[in-house]
Amino acid sequence: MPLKLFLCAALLSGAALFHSGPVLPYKHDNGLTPRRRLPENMGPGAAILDYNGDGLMDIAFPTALFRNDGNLKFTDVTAESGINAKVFGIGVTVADFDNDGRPDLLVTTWGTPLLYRNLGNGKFQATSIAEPGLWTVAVFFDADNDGWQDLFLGHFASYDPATEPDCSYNGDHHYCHPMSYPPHASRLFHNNHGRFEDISQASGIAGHAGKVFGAVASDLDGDGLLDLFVANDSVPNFLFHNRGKLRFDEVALDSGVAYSADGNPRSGMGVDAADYDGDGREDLFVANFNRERFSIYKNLGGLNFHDEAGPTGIGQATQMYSGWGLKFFDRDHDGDEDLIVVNGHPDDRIETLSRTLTHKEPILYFENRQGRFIATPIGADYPARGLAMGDLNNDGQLDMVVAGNGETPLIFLGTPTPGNHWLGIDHRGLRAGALVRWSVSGKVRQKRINSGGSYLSAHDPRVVLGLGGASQAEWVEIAIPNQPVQRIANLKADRYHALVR
Ligand SMILES: [Ca+2]
Ligand SMILES: [Ca+2]
Ligand SMILES: [Ca+2]
Ligand SMILES: [Ca+2]
Repeated sequence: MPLKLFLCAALLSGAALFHSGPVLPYKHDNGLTPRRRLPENMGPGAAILDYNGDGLMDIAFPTALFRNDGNLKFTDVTAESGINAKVFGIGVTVADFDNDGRPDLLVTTWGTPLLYRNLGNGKFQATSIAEPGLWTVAVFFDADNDGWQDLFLGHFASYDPATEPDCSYNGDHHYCHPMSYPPHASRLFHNNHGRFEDISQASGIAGHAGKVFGAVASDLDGDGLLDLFVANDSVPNFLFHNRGKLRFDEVALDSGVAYSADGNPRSGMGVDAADYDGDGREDLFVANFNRERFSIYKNLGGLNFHDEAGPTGIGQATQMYSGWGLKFFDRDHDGDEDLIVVNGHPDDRIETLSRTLTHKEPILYFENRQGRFIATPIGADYPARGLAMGDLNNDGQLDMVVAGNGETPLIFLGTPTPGNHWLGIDHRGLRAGALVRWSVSGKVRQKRINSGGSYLSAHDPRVVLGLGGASQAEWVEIAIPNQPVQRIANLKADRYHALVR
């Protein structure tokens, strides 16, 4: 009885944090077969972007695009946009790779990854960017600070359906554990004024075969160069330290982010980077498989990290779940980074093998209370994969698009926190590597902009800053590599400010 009461209270408060939003006329096709092939349970990702520049955030999946027509009404524009609905899509990410001011798309597939150039008339033009494979995450980031966004293209294991191993139990096929497949190298492309040149070998990226699911670009040692943290499934994670001149050293083992505390590789899926404890250094988060606990790596400086899953409460709350999309964001606008993680067991037949695990799992919201995270479930259990956060109705409360494997996506709308104010920044320079500082009632906070993170997904490019009870920020500073710092004074709360240099 006490347990039941506790769960009811938790679900009620979850409902107050987010409301159910509109339902899109779209269902993910995972290509499900009785054989249960490896690529079927991976996708899809989701992206929030304003592809037509009307100030309303649109929603993309690897094989579909929905235009936001205002008032939370969305129209399926897949066919007219040129997005290919026929490919075996896995992930979708966003970047203006040609610097024409229009956000472009990159779709990863079981097949050929597709770069979609945004032509500005509602249409996209597709080109293939690598040979066919099992491509998962793509992260755009400016590795050499030349103003053009380079591209990390992550590959999962080597996979050939003709040699798919048979993982049958009690007469049923199940998805095989990723340990059944050999690792495969990923790619790095240098963006030379809008043309991508393969620098996988010279950069050092190709020398490390993995099974890549999540990746985030962030300046982890504060030297002005973006590093790349990559989560692998069933093999050690990678931390590619940017040494300059487009060369990377893999330092995950020395940095403490390769293995679990007892020295085992985990099943890394979704990731994010953020400064959750406000010490000025970017920390890392990795969602893992059930019974592995998720990792929250506190950045100790000097590229040394320590997993704080125990003291933060993250370990206990995630013990029984398999996590995918995730994002740090300041939900309640009090100035600290809260967290959302979406979950789901990868085996849709797990309930025939386990009495304790379920295919559908809860979405977990974590409230940051001085570095401890308090979990609240959101909505009903769901087989989640991708997560894109953004503001679909421009009210300053971040909304979420959750993409489920073989499912219709879920949309949740953020609700205001009484008494707290926010300030939105819309600025083309808010790319990975930028640093935003803001002063409220004499207290200065800061937030580094990262690229990638979550799982196979991309978030709203705008930044929403929490002001607490204040009705304006005394100033906001935007620092972009190789450019003078821009400071804007007296910005009013509860609205977006379109800033230009
Ligand atoms: Ca739009
Ligand atoms: Ca563009
Ligand atoms: Ca907060
Ligand atoms: Ca909103």
